Amino acid sequence: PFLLNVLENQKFLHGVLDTYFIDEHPQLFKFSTTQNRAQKLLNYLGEVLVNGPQTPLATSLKPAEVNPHVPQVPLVTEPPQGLRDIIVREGPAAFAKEVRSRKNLLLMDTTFRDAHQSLMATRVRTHDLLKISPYVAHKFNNLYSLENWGGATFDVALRFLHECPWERLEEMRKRIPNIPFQMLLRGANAVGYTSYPDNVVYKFCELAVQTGMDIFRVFDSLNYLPNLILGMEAAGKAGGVVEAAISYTGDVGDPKRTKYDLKYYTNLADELVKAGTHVLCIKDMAGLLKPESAKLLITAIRDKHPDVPIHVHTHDTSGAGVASMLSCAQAGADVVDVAVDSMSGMTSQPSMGAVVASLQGTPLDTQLDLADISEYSAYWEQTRTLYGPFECTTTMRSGNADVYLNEIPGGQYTNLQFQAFSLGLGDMFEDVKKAYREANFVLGDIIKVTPSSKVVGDLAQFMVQNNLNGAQVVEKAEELSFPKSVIEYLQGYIGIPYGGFPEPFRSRVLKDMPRIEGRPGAEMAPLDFDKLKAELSESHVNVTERDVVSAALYPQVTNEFLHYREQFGPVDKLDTRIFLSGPKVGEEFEVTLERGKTLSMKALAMAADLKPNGKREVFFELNGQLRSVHIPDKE
Ligand code: 3PY
Ligand code: ZN
Repeated sequence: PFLLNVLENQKFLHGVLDTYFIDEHPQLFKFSTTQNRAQKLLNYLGEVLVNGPQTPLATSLKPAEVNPHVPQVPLVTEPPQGLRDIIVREGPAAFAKEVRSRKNLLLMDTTFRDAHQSLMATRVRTHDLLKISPYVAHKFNNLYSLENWGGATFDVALRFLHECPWERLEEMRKRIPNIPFQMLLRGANAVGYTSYPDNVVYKFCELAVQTGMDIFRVFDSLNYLPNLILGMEAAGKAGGVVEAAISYTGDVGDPKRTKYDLKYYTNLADELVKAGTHVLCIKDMAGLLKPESAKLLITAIRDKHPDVPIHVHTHDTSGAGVASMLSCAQAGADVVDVAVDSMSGMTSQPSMGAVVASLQGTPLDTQLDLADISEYSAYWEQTRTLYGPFECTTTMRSGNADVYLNEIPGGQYTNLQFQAFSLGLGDMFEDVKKAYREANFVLGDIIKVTPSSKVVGDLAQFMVQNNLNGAQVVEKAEELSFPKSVIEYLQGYIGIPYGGFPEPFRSRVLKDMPRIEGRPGAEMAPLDFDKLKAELSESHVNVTERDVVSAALYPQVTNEFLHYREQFGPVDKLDTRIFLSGPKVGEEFEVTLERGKTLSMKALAMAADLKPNGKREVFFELNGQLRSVHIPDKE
């Protein structure tokens, strides 16, 4: 394959060149792309072998040496029809009508997104998602949707997995044509942690629909209506199904928690229905919705909006998730969220198998098959062990009903716990949880979900580090140097909390700092996409529209991702264990670059001596031929 390479051309090698040489022999500069990609992957593997894991591993647990069994489906037959066919054929409104008309309970499966975001630091790779995708298409065609994109997956894919989130979406779509895909859109924050110019959110949604997305769950971290509506409009204009979400906090069944009462939620539901949402979501990101409160809430919304489908999201942090979802279904919810059994429970979603089994033979019967669920679960049970280095279960052993006190969202709960334990401060987690509760009240008893949850978490950690309680924080606010996220929240950078900002705390912290009075994005100039593309093209070749939109959201991360891909090639094609910790010496393995293009690789040896230039030579066999790479040893 390298025969056409300029380095092997006699005329070139002997220096008999005229100025037209390059123009006349363009083919000499075309390396075979397969060879090129293979060489880059060898560089990557050499890097891992010489310098260790290229994505920081969070714990000392190693990826297991398993090759997960993939249950097979007949690839020649098309998967059976699913609800996506209605979206494609008749559009979002017809889809919503169909969902509402179903008598049985529908499920969204979060295994591809929130489950691993909450249990394994969002690290599940495209490779493992794609392997099980045909099975999902064939056996789970009755799902309302598969949640497989958005939230933290976008950032983590680019930043830690060195893979393109758009390509992930596109490839899943090829394998799953029938089930609606669902993503989590943080309203005006898109899939980031901050406000963006409006045209960035619009462009992002447009490209998401073009790449295969169907349903947009749109939320705002303060339930701030202007931010929510911006996200809804962007998703709707792109042609997506709009699923506006009310983020849930407090307890509607507790007469003492008066700030977020039934009236608050039904009013917000009215606004979202008025704004044209196709589906209404209750997003219980911390898992605070107890079964009896669920009944109150769903009944109240159902009574006011008999024609709008209701979809409920929760986390099983306390252990009451299954009971709550059953209660929602009985009170009139159309759809609830579950994760496959082996990826469920604790800070993830409640178990699919448990919900399905509980409703069998009742009018709400989901019609899903427990044997299929069991095979699907077995795949993830094995696959999960590949991600040992990111397992929350290294430190977390059970659910914990103290979430009703601290109200920490599922994903953040695991993070905070993990941080405390990895510092060797198990006690600190108890302190942080207590401080989190107090910090919430200092900030005005706010809705807590990305990014407002980070504000509360940062303040809580600040309080623990400085040994301050809530009253002291308010008292000494003028003298303290608060975390940046806290200051920006008080300035209005993420929107306006229900009931307004806490006073006198806000004035004491901000003094004469500037404040944003309305929707933060409304004050931002539109992003110039052409200019951004030109800038990216200065340091990268073949910059695509996808790269430009990624860079609009995550400039630095995208720039690094593009460099990484240019240097190391399609690392997303490697098996997860090999990607994370490299092959063992002598181990043979295969890498499928695309259908019909499989490389056979073997790591042979690593030179004991360093070269004078500080590089170490690593030897491989690639499709039976000896190859070596020279890797700068960073030791
Ligand atoms: C996210 O924003 O990523 C969430 O999962 C919020 O619940
Ligand atoms: Zn969630």
